[in-house]
Amino acid sequence: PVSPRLSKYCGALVGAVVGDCLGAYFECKRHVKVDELLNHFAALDSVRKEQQFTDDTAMARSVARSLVEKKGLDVKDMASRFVSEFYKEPDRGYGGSIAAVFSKLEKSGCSDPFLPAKEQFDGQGSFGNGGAMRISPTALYGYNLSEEELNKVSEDITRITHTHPDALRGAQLQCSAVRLALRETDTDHLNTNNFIQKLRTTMKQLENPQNLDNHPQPYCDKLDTIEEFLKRDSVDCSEVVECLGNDISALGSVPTAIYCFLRSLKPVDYIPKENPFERTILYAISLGGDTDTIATMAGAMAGAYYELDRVPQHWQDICEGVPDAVSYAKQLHTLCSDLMDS
Ligand code: R7I
Ligand code: MG
Ligand code: MG
Ligand code: MG
Repeated sequence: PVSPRLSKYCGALVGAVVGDCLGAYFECKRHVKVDELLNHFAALDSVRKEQQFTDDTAMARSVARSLVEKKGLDVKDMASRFVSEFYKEPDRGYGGSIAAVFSKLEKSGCSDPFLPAKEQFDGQGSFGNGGAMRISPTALYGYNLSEEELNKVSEDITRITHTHPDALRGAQLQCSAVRLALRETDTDHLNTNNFIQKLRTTMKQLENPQNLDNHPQPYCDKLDTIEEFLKRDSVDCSEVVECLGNDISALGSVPTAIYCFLRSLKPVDYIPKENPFERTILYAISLGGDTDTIATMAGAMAGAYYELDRVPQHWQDICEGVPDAVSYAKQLHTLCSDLMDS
């Protein structure tokens, strides 16, 4: 095992928070005009008002807190934190159907923490991105776990609210991508083919473990699309949205977030930003749709890769919950070191 870097841990959680807070303004605008986006961000420079986080961060905070306080995954504890956060602040912009899960968990005292989620959508479970949007702290906790162990933890955290395979695989993909970004030490050069290949190996194992012909493997297919897009000089936003998605489904947003991170390693002509972390957030928002969630997921990867220093200080000052994110990152870093020593 190798020692993770604290600045990368802080970057991941702070990156996720600022993506959520700054993406929230544009959530559900189907098209984001570039002028409007650039003007909005220019005006933010003189804004002092706090930019509030949404459900994405509210739930990620519970994931981080529970992992820290229980020194690992305690599903009932995490479920009851989700529930009490929801009832304390129900107006954080939660998904349209998830209140039913929280209500059943509350009434049953979380006696079977996986049951209410299984009953969603006539028993098929939600395919929303609510599992993936909150999973990033798990990558910090699981920095040195085996791939199988990490995938199991991600799956169990997601199953508290989402049981559809797309939601489970999406959270596992997001968690794996954040962990890969944390493990990258050269912030001047990332081998994107290598990055995608590692994710493909992980997802292949999850989607098609027996390597059957014609077996559906929707996330592997999306990774192929990402790889193809990255080879091209430019890809229109409309094509990115059409092929990768920008909606509240896990399959229609997690691969998009990965593409946003990888695409923004290089300049984007219509986003005049030198700082690649900033570019990642603006590029993610420019795609429209579920902007808080795509920006929070891409922000976690970019923050993990570029480290905390690249997250603009002003963004850190105006986004709600940044000091807490730093504190959780430090605690997860300590926990991870303690687990290594034991
Ligand atoms: O997945 P979830 O937590 O929502 C997260 C999104 C993020 O964008 C947040 O920022 C917040 O805005 O919400 O919440 P769910 O209610 O489980 O899923 C979200 C929506 O996806 C549902 O309200 C449905 O519209 C849709 N959906 C489905 N529709 C049909 N069949 C999810 N699963 C299904 C399904 O199986
Ligand atoms: Mg949200
Ligand atoms: Mg959202
Ligand atoms: Mg510094």
